[in-house]
Amino acid sequence: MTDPLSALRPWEAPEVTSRGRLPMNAVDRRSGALPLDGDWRFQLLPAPDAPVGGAWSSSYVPGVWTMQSAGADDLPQYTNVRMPYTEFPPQSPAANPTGVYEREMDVPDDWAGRRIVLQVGAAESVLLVHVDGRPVGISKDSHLAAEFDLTDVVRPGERSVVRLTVVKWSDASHIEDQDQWWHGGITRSVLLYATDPLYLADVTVRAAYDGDLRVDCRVRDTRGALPEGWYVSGDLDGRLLAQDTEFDRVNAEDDRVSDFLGEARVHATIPDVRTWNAETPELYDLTVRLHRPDGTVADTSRHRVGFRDVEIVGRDLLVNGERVFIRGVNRHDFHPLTGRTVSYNDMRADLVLLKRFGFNAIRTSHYPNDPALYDLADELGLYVVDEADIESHDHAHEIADDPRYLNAFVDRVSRMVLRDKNHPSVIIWSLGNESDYGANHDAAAGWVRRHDPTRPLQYEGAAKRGWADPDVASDIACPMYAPIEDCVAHALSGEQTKPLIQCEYSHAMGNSNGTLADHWAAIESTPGLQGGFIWEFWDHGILQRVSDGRPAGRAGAGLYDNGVAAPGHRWAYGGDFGEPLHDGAFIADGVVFPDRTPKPVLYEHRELAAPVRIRCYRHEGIVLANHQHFRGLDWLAAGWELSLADGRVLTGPAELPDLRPGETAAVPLPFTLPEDGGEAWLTLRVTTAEDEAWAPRGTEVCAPQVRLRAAAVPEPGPAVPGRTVRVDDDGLLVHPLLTAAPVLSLWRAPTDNDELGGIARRWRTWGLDALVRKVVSVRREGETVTVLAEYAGTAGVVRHRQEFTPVEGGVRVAESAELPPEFDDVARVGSVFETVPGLDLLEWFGQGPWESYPDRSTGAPVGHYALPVDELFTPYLRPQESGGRHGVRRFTLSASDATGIAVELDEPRQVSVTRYRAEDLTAAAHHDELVPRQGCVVHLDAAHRGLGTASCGPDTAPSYLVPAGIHRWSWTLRAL
Ligand code: IPT
Repeated sequence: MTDPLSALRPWEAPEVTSRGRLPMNAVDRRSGALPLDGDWRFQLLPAPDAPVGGAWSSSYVPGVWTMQSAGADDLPQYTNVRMPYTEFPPQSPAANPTGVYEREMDVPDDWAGRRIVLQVGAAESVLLVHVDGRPVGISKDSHLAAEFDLTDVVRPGERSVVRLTVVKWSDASHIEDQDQWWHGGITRSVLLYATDPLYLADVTVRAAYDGDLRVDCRVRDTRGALPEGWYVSGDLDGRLLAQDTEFDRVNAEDDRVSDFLGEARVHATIPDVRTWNAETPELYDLTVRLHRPDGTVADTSRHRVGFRDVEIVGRDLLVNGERVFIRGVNRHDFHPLTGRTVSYNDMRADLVLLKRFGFNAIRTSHYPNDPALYDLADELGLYVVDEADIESHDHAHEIADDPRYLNAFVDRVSRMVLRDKNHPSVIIWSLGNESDYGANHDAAAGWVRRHDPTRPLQYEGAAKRGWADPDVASDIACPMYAPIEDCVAHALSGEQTKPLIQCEYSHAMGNSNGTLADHWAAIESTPGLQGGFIWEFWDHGILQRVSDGRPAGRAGAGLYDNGVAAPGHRWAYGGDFGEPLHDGAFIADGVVFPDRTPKPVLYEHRELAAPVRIRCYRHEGIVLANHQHFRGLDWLAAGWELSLADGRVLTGPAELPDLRPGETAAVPLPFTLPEDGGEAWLTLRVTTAEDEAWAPRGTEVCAPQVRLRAAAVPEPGPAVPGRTVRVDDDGLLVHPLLTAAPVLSLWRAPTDNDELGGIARRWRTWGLDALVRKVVSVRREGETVTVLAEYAGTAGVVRHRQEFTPVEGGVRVAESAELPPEFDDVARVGSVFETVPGLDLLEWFGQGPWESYPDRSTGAPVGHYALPVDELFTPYLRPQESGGRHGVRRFTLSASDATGIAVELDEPRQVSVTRYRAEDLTAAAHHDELVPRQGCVVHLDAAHRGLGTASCGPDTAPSYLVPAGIHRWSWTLRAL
């Protein structure tokens, strides 16, 4: 006999969004439930209509089979826009992996007489539920829970067999075409719970900034009409809420209100309410109780309540009346061992990290995230743009107006709103991502606007006729990857009608996020601009065993450290599982490595988001500003640090003035600046004064810096008479500590931005990756040797001149390079040389301590730093230029016996010291293929191109380009 659920062929029926599924609601049933997580019997069928009957293996729930050995040959596949198959919506491919999960469940005998519900946290992409062989229901919508009433299916005190059949490809896959790995399985917990037959069907909390609290309850009874005399009570932090009798009276008089759906309201006005915002996320505990007519409690629902308002006034988005900046990031539910399943602790760690690096907002790209994420955002203080699970990217235009998908659009948006409506952190609803714009969006928008008028709605695709389009689907102009100039021009145009908050900007692929500071300079100085969400939080590298190419899965726990996979493992990206169709390393575009190790860009972000800023004030002091929206400075402590060029670092405690948000104060320097010592920099190290929920006391929050005294122009020092510098027949410097003499370098291992932005292609066309050096002349004049050389590319020749002069303790190298007009945008102009092995410690005076580049250097204060050479390099998943330090004035490279070299630069320059030549990095596809060299590869750049974000979005600004023409630089090399 055919199974009635399969007979519907729901995997190719977009009209069927569910069957037998209970309505979504905001009542949390996790406590007191019977968890069904663990190992389930598992079979992977080749297609949903293939017979079950093979051998059972086992699979861990929650989990995707694509990451587990039970998944055998069905491994993760990464495509961005493209669907991984050619079938047109709503069709699916014939080869359609289908997982059958089965297990026993013992229904507690004290559940007799109760309503029993099965909850499947999330399954992708179609879920079919059977219990004891009986069909129960169907659900789609891969990132929201599905609930099924089993009261009439199971028997308390007895054992039942639950079977969850999960079909990987379906009509729904065409609207779940997000830029991420494709998986199949059950990604969130499964549980069974029981309620009284009289139960809370939903609770809606409205808690306003003025302390007004309204709690609306929907009540049902499985036995039919509600019993006469039921009622609801509530308390907030122990304070009893009042029944809204007026609400009851109106309902009683309204004969459209039936006896089958109970509605009740409790309310209160809280005096001196502690309001919620991302800086001070004050929460209250609300308990709602449903009472039987005799007063006993039938059902309870607990909520954490935050009092706050969100509104748009003119072109400003206001939280509690304040125009807040949105310092956001896009976040997927991702884990390198599970693929998609994330634990509470994982999510907490994500959010704690975001808070520590100055973020105040998350866009749940591109689907509702795990429910615990919202609890954590409420608690830790992050604004959330909650996004529905709709991305039809590859077939966007067809689907947006396809009435067969209408139901799915409304279903997905409404279910998200119903689940998440009580979270103060959720300040904006999003209709989804990259799905063109059609009537299906407007239908969903209409539903939200009626159901929840308390929050704005956004949808990037709605702006078909520009950002001021009065479409119904977006209250916010939320473009992606818009150039800064376009945003500013829009804000100044007089045409702007909506707040401009980019839903995605500053693409974090590889060594990236150039010009982030320029974005923020524009945002903070232009009314109408309010921020944006960096793309994205995670590098979605999956931990992979190199031996058999399979995901390491949960067995890989601990097999990574500091962003690097353990030997025998690597971070897999698109194509690494043998997928014929894939989009490569485009999946690795986050601000953290797959193990959540921060990338250097996070320090840049932290400084751009600094709550405390300083600037110089007429040499006598500094002006200090509070850049928060709601908080004073009393939660912060500070210490000052004065770095002098001569190597001295003076420190002391600093008193932070009592400033309200937006206020500034002039404060005298807490020390006397020494007359000598050269260039002088004041850094304010700002830390948490007490424990915060997201940071223990003493955690550094920001380190704003000002220069108190400029550097004197360096004196090269006189030539040492009678000495010469050794240069070989090829005009190459001979030096006992160098294994490769300094030569000209115009090439860097292309970053992802260089590659995908087409920049590296031009460099290769010009032959910059393989310049041929030819010495033209070697001349001696007095003590100085001058070497002229030519570096020939395919499109031009660069003339390079080096003058070597012996100075006290070493050699001064003065260089120039003349780039022909053809080479009008190169990676770098500078010198590269290599040292003998053993010089393993870099100490420098310049920007640091982390990696920085010309257009990403705001967060790297000038100071004296020391790091082992092996720790300088940033292991971006696809090897590329990395490890650079900006604004380096001088450095030493030394061995443990303190021998080594010292280099002094004529002015602050970009320097990198790594174990890799640019060509080593260029040739490798994964980090584990790199073989570190024994010595150091040292680059000193007269100019280094900015990083930009051209892998998806604007390139760097013109001021960060390295142009054609003459470049000059000089440096001194001494032995230690
Ligand atoms: C945009 C997507 O919304 C996002 O999911 C991701 O793919 C990002 O780009 C790039 O990594 S869409 C892109 C076509 C602009």
